[in-house]
Formats: sequence, structure tokens, C-alpha cells
Amino acid sequence: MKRMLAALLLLAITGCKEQPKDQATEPATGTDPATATEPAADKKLVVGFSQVGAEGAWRTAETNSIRGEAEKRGVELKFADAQAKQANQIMAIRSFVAQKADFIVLAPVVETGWEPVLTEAKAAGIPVILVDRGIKVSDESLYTTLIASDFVEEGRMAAKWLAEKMGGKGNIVELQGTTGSAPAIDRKKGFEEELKNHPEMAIVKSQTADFTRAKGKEVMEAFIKSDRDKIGAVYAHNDDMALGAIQALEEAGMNPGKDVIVISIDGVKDAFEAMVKGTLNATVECNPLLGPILFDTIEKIRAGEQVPKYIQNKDQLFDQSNAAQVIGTRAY
Ligand code: GYE
Repeated sequence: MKRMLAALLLLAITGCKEQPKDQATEPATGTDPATATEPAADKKLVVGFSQVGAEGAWRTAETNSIRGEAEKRGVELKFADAQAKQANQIMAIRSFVAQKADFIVLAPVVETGWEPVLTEAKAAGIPVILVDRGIKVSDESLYTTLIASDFVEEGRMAAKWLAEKMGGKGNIVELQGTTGSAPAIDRKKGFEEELKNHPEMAIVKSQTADFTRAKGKEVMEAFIKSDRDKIGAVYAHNDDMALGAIQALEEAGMNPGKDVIVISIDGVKDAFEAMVKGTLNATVECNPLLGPILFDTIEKIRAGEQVPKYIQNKDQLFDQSNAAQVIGTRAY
């Protein structure tokens, strides 16, 4: 009796294992290593990409670059727009883990709070690549590499340029990026660091405008209301906020680019147009075209090569003296 039962049980188990013909080439989805099969050689590489959102021209350019490069290389890109919410990014990463993505690419909204979900990705053996923004984690092994600009240096570059333009004197209002994000924290830090060398320059007002043009305009309107006669310059953590601020200054009958100096970061097409028009004074370029370097890095990791923990994007400052010459060649 016992034997018969055992035989029946065995039959039931092997019966369950049998797969319909059309699924036979699919990799096993079970967690039992004994049932796992090697992915077919021609299986597409699957990359999950958790993107911040679509808050401005810079980010749209980055999304297009990564999407375009994936397509070019025949990579299956699972794209998730987090609409600026970390909770959505955590959900997206969990779903990439559940779907057994080969790689996870994360452009993190904020710096902190990533340990639990990245530990899950690590446990599943999925390498995580950070693009454009860094994170603060106690365990650096939770991500493979970060591909990004040095935001502290961008802030320093902006302050140096402004100090020269203003002759080391004047009041500045600052439009910060998203609170808690690496570019907002570091662009402020670098700028303030450099301002210490110019004791007659001061930030008189500083507030977040979330990296968007609409909020840039709104916050600038408030600054104009409270400090109209004090404002010598605007430092915006990205071009979109600067462009919103320019609109606010113009609507208030002020003269951006002349009476009020405006400097920002990113280097998007509209910023170049504003420089040519004379309303924006300068921008520190932060290249968003990360698709090629991202997939080159993924290929290296797949080939077993060691990649550096930080792959730095190089930045450059443009102002009204050279904007017209280069505007025709701008790719974003
Ligand atoms: O400067 C800004 C965007 O993370 C470097 O995020 C990126 C920044 C970029 O919203 O425009």
C-alpha cells in the first residue's frame, strides 16, 4: 500500500513538471534550482529601468537616450515611470525582481531609503546600476556602479562663474531641485562652498521648485514679491526652473539676463535659446545622453569585466559668449 502511494505521488509530481510544447524553450520560473534551465542563447537581455519621471527636458532626453540605445542593441527594456515617487520606484524594482530581469537600472528620486529593496535585488542576484543620481547606503555592494556627473563640482563651477560676473558682490536667490535628491543636495553644497571665497555674495532666499518650470515660475514670483529690489542673481539647480524664473521676472517687468543675472545647470536646447536671446546668462552642461555608456557598462559586466564604482560624466559651462556658436550642434 505504502509503495503504491509513493508511486502515485511520484507520477503526480513528474506529471506536474511536464510542460506544453510551446513553452518548452522558456526558462523555468520556479525557485527550485533543480527545475531551472539555462536561458536559451538567443534570449533577449531583459533590463528593468526605473525612471524618476518626466519633470523636464533633461529627463526626457535621458529617457529617450536609454530607450533608443536599448532598441538599437535588441535589449528588452522594461520601463517604469515613477512620477517622482520613491514608493513607485520600490514597487517597480520588486516587479523587475519578480520578472527575473537580468539587470536593474535605477535613476533614484532621492538619496536615502534604498537598503531594503536593493537587498532584495541583491539576494536575487540582479546587478543594479544607478544612472544620473547617487544614493546613500550603508552597504556599497547594494549597487554595482553609478554613472553620473559630479554635482558638487557643477555647483562650484556655477558659483565661480557668477562671482566673476558680479565682481564678487551681490544677492542671490536659489531655486533648489527636488528635496532629498542628490543633484539638489550637491549642487547647493558646491555652490555654497565656492561662495565662502566671496564674502560679499550671499544667498538671500532659497527654496525648492522641484526641478520643474511651473514651480520655478511660482517660487520666483514669491521671491519677487518679498525681495524684488534685493535680487541681483538667480541660481537654479536646473534649466527648467531657470526658464520658469525668467518668465516670472519678465512678467514683473524686470530684465533677466541684464539687471538680474540668471545661471543654471543642464544645458538643454531651450536654455541655449534663452542664452542666444539674452535672458539666461550661463548654464553648466550635465549630459543626459547616458544610453550608450549605460549599455557598454552592462556588456562589460556580462563579460565578467570589473567596472569602476563611479563612472563620471564630464561637464562643461556655456554662456552667452559661445551659445550661438554651438546651438546648432546641440543634441538635446
Ligand atoms: O539636472 C534635472 C533633473 O538627476 C541630473 O534631474 C539629474 C537632474 C537634472 O530633473 O533637470
